[in-house]
Amino acid sequence: MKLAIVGATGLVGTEVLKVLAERHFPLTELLPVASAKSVGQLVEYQGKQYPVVSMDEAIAARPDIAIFSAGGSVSKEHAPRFAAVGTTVIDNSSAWRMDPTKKLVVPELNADTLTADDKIIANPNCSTIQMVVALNDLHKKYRVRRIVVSTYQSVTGTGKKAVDQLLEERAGQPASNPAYPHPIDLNVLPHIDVFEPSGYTKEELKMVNETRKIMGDDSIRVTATCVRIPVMGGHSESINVEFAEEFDMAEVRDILTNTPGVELVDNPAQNQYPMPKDSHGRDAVLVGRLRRDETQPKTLNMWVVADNLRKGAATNAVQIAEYLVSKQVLVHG
Ligand code: 2RA
Repeated sequence: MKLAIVGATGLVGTEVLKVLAERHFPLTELLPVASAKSVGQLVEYQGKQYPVVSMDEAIAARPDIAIFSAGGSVSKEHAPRFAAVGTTVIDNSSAWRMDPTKKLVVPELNADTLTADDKIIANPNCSTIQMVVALNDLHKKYRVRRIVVSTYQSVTGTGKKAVDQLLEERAGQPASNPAYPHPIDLNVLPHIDVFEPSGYTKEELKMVNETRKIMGDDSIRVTATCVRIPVMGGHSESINVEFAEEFDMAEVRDILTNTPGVELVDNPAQNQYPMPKDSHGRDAVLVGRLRRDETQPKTLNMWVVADNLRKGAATNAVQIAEYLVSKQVLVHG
């Protein structure tokens, strides 16, 4: 299996390499791709050094799969070039997510929709992935009608520049190259991605639109407030979800206990609830603080935490690649 990783030197690309190695992905050849200035830089994978190659070199090599984590503009320009030589692209950017001809995939929910015709597959936004993993089996049972979600997102979601800003501020220094318009240490920013005329940010609208597409129900009403917090790894979400059908709390717990990809961490009497620090390096979506919303019928509150670089990006993409390989969906054109 010849695999290209576009954006191999970034936070997500580096995590993709880690996950591929951990999961013993059947690699025969690795093509790390990064910006022109990084060509020739060595990337380590399973004890071997691989030189970063240019985009054109990687395309010419006709890899079976290319996992992109290099931003929307790079993906818009180059994903079709890989697809044209028969490569299947799995893209972590927002470039293709809402394209009606492209599938938006969380393997636990909808990998089975993939066919050999899908040459560009979109990986959802990290904050969307953890929410739909937590909700999908409950949706199948009780049918989700409305979601009110507030997120508390780690600086690793922005990238290395934001991590550096937090560390510098934490060390008492002014940020030398700030990622955010305000200090992030000892602060929170209700501002992730750009503001739209509606007053919502693109991050908030991603959660609205992607959730409906993945869960296959445009009638689901979603409203989101996405907030950046000074945490190094792990997104947290407060979710208030209204169902069409009445639910039983014991049955909700049972469904979540048996939901693929979910780990129920919910024992407040023992101070046990999901926390970002407990998500680091793991692929589980941690769900806890379950309680009925007594202010309106058929409504549940929950708290959901996941490692945004893993299940929120790298692992989800690798799981899609694993599905393509295991189900022989890959047809190299
Ligand atoms: C963020 N979800 O957290 C976005 C992109 N990773 O910044």
